Amino acid sequence: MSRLIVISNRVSAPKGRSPAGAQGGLAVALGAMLREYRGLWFGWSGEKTDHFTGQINMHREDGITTATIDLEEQDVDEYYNGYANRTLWPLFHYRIDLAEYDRSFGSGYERVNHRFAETVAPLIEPDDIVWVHDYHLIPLGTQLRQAGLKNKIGFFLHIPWPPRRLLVSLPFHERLVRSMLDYDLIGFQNEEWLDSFRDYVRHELGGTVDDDGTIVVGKRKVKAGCYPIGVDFEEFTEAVKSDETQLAYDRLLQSAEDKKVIIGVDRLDYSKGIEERFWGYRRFLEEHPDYHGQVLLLQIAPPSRGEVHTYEAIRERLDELSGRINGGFAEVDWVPIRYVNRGYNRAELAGFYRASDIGLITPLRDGMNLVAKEYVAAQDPEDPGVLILSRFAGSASQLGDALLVNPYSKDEISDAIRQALDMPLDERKRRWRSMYDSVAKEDVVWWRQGFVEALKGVEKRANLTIAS
Ligand code: ADQ
Repeated sequence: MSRLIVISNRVSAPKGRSPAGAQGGLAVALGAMLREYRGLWFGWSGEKTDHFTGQINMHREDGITTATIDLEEQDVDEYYNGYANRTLWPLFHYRIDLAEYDRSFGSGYERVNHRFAETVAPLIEPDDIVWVHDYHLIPLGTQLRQAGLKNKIGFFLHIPWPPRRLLVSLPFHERLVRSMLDYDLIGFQNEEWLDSFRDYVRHELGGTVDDDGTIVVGKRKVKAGCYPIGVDFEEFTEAVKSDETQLAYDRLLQSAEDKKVIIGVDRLDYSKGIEERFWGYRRFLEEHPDYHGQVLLLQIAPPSRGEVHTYEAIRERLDELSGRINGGFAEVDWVPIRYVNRGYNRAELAGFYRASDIGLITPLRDGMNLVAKEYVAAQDPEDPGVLILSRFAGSASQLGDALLVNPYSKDEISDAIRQALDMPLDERKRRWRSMYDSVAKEDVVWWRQGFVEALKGVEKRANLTIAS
């Protein structure tokens, strides 16, 4: 049986199946599969070193081998904080106004991808299959081919793929996209991102798309498909039975007294639409004085990417806006927004989700958004809450029974909150049931098996031709 080699920017070793474990999403998503395939997970340790040596730190725990490398400060600035998070992340979330194009970012990105390839290539055996993750490592396929690998190599993009007319604002966009032709399979979260990718290939690369979804550019053929990521449903179902979840549930219910709880859970990121959500909630409070003292919005948003200026700026704006809304509406015994800047582990989050009457998940653009699926998975079947979801989240195509809103519209958010608060139990149950069935069926196991089976199914390359 082939081994599975997973390569991602960061590696966080999976720590067993403890529902209380606060571990990265990808760790949970891939843990079981890495065990099953005697796999190896390679990536950056998160640590810095004075001089890059390529020294690999191997670690084996709980059936999984991780191999990590340290990067230089300049690498982290240019590749991670720079090209990945100041250029690609905003551009791929349709924010060309925030995207920064700096020559040093591009060269740092190429350099680190090259360092990844040179370091991991000797660890890969001819029959291994290789799965590369996300926008930090788009050109890694080409780098691995240049290092001589003929293995089956797949790439999965966790974030949206932008429309062609936005992508062409990226200097050297063609070079970046051409490098993807060295993969054997490219996976996207939903049809919209896949369509945008095909549109680019047709119009900018002069390629064609076969009926079976194969992309053909000159002599190169690559499969591209849609593989929506799901939640670890089994873990969530177990978590809702745990003491830790129950404690979190009780804590929120008791402190809310008899108020209706609206919950938002996000990394603090401008793409998540938290600012627009606060404005929408403010509109609701303006329009519905009868609900004052009857509702509260719990927004959990731990800061992320603190070294990037736009993240500091959004944090300051949210501090100010939440303060203004609370200042404008609060009473001695009621504060309309509880804004919490720390993270909680999944078991605690499950308790908070279950105790909340509404999940308000309104990203401006999101590859998938797993919080929306976790909210559905954690509900009480006899008294489920209502999900209000942005139509611009990848998950909206699977969760059509949520109240779908335009996250830029204060009015739509306000109306949806009102509709959710007034929704009869029958309708809540009906909407929740159909979403729950899809979250249960199309879970993380379904996602990773779908992708890996498709990758195993592609024809192995006999003769190596490098695309770019
Ligand atoms: P993220 O942008 O990080 O991921 P998301 O899918 O919402 O977004 O969350 C990933 C995980 O982080 C979830 O398991 C969630 O519980 C956890 N999380 C989020 N906010 C949290 C908080 N405030 N406290 C504690 N935990 C929190 C990227 C893409 C997404 C895509 C995922 C997976 O941007 O669109 O769904 O990858 O592919």
